[in-house]
Amino acid sequence: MSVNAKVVIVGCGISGIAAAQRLVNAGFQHVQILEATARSGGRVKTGTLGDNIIEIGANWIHGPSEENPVFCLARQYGLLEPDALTPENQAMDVEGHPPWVPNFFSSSGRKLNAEDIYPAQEMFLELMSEGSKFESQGGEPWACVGDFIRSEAEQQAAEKWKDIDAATRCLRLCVISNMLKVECCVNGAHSMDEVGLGAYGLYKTLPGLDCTFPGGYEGVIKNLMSELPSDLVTYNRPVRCVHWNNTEMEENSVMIECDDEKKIAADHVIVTVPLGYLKKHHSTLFSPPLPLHKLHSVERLGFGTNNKIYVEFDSPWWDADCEVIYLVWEDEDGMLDQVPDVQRSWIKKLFGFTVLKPSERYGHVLCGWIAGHESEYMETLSEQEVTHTMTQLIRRFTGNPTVTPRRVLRSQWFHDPWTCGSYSYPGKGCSAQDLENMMEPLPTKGSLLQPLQVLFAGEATHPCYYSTVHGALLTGWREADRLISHYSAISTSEPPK
Ligand code: 6YU
Repeated sequence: MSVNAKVVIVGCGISGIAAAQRLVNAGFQHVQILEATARSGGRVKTGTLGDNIIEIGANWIHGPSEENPVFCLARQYGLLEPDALTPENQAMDVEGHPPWVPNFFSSSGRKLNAEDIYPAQEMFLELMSEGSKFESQGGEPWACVGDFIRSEAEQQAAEKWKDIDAATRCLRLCVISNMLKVECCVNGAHSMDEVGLGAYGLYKTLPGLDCTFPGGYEGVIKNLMSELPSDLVTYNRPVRCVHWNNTEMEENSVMIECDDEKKIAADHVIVTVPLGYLKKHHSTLFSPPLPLHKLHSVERLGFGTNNKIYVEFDSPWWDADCEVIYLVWEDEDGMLDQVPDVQRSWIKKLFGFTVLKPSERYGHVLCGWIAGHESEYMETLSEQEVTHTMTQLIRRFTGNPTVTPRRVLRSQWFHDPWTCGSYSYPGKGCSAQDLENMMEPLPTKGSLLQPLQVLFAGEATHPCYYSTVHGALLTGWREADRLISHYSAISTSEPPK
C-alpha cells in the first residue's frame, strides 16, 4: 500500500515514534513528527551521575514478558541482561509488587526489625489488592483509595493488633503512612485521596519481574529512531494550535500552527502531548475547542508528579542484599500521605530509596522517590538546598552524623514545560469511559465531517496500561492502525482502475 495522505504527529516520545514507525512501514509517504524540544524520547530520558548511567524518567520495563512490546523490542535490540530474558523471569507474576529485600530505618535513627513491620506491610498490600476489585463490582464504598485504606486499616488494626504493645502498634500505623507515600509515587499522585477507588482496578499488570536497561532506557528510542527516515522529525518546533474542522481549506482538513508562526497543512494529526500539558493548554491547543465530554475526561483523569533524587555515597550504609530502603517517620501514625507544611517539611514525603544494582557497576548509588506537591516544591530549590536536606535526612535516619553524599541529582518533571508532571492516574469519579473518551478521534462518531482529523495517542489514552512506556507505545501503534485500516478500507472500496 502507498498512501499519499499527510500525517503530522505532535510529540516525539515513544508513542509518537511508534505511530510514525507503523505508518512508514505501512507505506505512508508523508509522515512528519513535530517535537517541542531538541531530543526524542520525552519521558524516556537517560542521564549520568558521575560515570554512572541513570534514568531521569522511566525506570523499569513493567512486566517484561511476551505481551509487553517494550520487552520484545529491547530483547530484539539486545538491550537487556541475560537474567531478564529467562523464562523464569518472564513467568514471575508479582502483580506490580516486586519482592525486593527491604531495610527499614526510623526517624529516631534506628534500623527497624523487619519482623515488626511485616504485618503492617502485609495488611497494606492485601487492602490495595482488595481496592483494585471495586472496578469490576460496579460500586465503591469510598470515593478514593486513601479513605478506603484508612478506614479498613483502622478497623483491622483495632481487631488484629489489640494485644500488641502500644509502641509497636503505633509504629505499624507509621509504616502504613510510609506505604501510602510509596503508592503516591507508583501512581504519580499527590495523595491517595486523589486516586479514585472505583477506577483503581483499571490498571493491569503483566507477568515478569520488572527489569532495567544496563545501557539506559533511551537505547530503545535510539534503535527505533534509527529505523526511521532521518528527516522525519523536526526538533525545537512546538505546536501552538491544531485547527481542525477547517472548512476554508481546499485540500487538507487540519492546519497545525507552530510557536514560530509556521503553518503546516495535513490530512490527519496524531496528538501525543502528555496529559499534564493537555490539562494546562487544551483551550489554546485546539480550535475549535475539544468537545465537552472529552474535556471532562481530561479534567477527571489525574496527572501528578513523581520525582527522583539520586544520591551517591563512598560506602553503603545499607545491607549488602538490600534492594529498597524505607524511611519511617515515628510521628506519623495518622496514616496520612501529605505533609502539613510543604515548605518546612517537604522531605517527609520522600518514602525512601531503591538501590541501584549491581554495586560492581554503579558503586553505591540510591534513587530517592518523592511524589506530589512536596515534590513540585523540591524542584524549586537549589541543588545545594536539596543536597543539604538529603544529607540531614540520611544522618537523622542512620543515626550517623558523618554520612555525606558524594553527589546528588534530581529530576524536575513538574517544571518541564512540555510535560507538566510525571504520568497519569484515574482521579476521583473516573471510569473506563474516561479513557475511551481520551482516545476518541475528532470529529466524533456520527459526524458528517471528514473523519479522523485529530487522533490521540500517549500513555494517558491507554485503557489499562496508562502511566507506562509499553502503554504509550501501544497507543501509537493503535492510532497508526486506525489510519491504516481507514485507507485500506478506502482502497478496497474503490472501483478497479
Ligand atoms: C514505565 C517506569 N517510571 C518515572 C518517571 C516518569 C515517567 N514512566 P512523552 O511525554 O514521552 O512524549 C510526549 C512528547 O511531546 C514529548 O517529547 C514532549 O516534548 C512533546 N510535546 C509536548 N508538548 C508539545 C507541543 N506543544 N508541541 C510539540 N511537542 C510537544 N513507565 O513503563 N516504567 O519505570 C516508569 C517513570 C519519573 C516521568 C515514568 C514509567 C512513564 C513513562 O515514562 C511514560 O508513560 C511514557 O514515556 C510516555 O510516553 P508518551 O509518548 O505518551 O509521552 C496498581 C497501579 C497503579 C498504576 N500505576 C502503576 C504503574 C507505575 C508507573 N510507574 C512508573 C514509574 C516509573 C518509576
